[in-house]
Amino acid sequence: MNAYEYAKSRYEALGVDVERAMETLKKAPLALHCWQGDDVRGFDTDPSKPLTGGIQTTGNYPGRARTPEELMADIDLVLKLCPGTAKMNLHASYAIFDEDTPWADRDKLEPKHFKKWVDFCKERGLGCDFNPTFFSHPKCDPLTLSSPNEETRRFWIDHGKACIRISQYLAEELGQPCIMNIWTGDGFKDIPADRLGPRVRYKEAMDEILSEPFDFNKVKPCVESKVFGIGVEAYTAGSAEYALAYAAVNPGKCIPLMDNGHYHPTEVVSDKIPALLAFFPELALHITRPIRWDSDHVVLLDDETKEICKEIVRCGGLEGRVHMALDYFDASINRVSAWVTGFRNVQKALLMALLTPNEELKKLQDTDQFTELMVRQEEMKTLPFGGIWDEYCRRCGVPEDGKWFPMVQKYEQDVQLARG
Ligand code: RNT
Ligand code: ZN
Repeated sequence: MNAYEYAKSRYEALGVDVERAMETLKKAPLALHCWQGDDVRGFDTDPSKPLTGGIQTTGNYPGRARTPEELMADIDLVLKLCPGTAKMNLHASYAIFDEDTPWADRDKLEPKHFKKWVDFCKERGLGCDFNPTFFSHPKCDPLTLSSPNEETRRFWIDHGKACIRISQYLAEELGQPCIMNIWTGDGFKDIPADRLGPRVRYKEAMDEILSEPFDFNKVKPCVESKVFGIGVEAYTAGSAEYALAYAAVNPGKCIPLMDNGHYHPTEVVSDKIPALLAFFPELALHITRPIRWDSDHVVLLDDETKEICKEIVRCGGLEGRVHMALDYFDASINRVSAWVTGFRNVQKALLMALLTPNEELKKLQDTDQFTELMVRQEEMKTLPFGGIWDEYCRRCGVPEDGKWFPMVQKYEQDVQLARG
């Protein structure tokens, strides 16, 4: 009996269909964020300017992608090293300009500025999600959609509408829905005098953006909340209650998006997933790892990642109800490794969840057999998961653990360090 057969027999003894678990996971799209490759700089503004909007990358590890070509080359390596189904996730700031399609400001962006990304996705059979970029731009005053300045607000509303049109284009070209996430870092460093005004303006701006015609089967606008950002510690217009309420009163138009780096430290998104699924047909996630003030460390195979994936699986999230995306950026380590580590860890956590006899465990809960429930859940933790994971990687045609990192090291030597 090889390692896979042995592992399989252990799970089968618990009534788990191992083959089906792998097949289900293989088909579940997980969005790969383009912004891990270049420290969220994008191609439409001066790369020497700092990030704004309450987010920050730290570290200056060599090898950052500086051009669309470099970023695409790095993503290609990531795709070769990750099992499962990826889709791209782009920010508007990653528009590609050249002689035929010269630079356009964010309120004037058009589908043609993303044609090269569409070609990239088509060649690799990927769908694509999209994000308007309401940060790191001279028109952040520093507020955007919640600004009291009519001209500023108009600019950002027009940007949002342009992004709806681009999202529709991406969905139609690639034949997969495009999750379009609205996040602004609008907020204040210190105690505001008016907490309502910015939120009302934000709401009205969102209403205008979503008045742009789109097909909800193709474009899924989301609103992402945040508790605080760097430099905006006292107040965030797009708070949890704001974002949830907005999505709740706009069914068929807007979906709530939870980023697990955006809550108070003892709150957990794993518990919020079923809470929202009791009311919302769909929700979206940014999967990340918060540490103290930072919401964007590389995703590890830690307890909360596993718990989030359990909830996704057992609440039917993989049947189209939960849209999964990665969101982190670490500039202090090799960026390809950062991407691959996080992507593989979410795949591992999902596979673990799919290898759990969820129906059996639910039955124990519903029949008050809590002692057995605890024992069974604890025993799951030492099952030979690695044997199934290795087999899953082999079936997906990607390297097993232990074999991909040397490939990144070689790429770093040959390609990334040559970038100067
Ligand atoms: C920031 C939000 C947001 C961004 C990306 C780049 O705190 O999480 O989702 O990380 O849009
Ligand atoms: Zn996020």
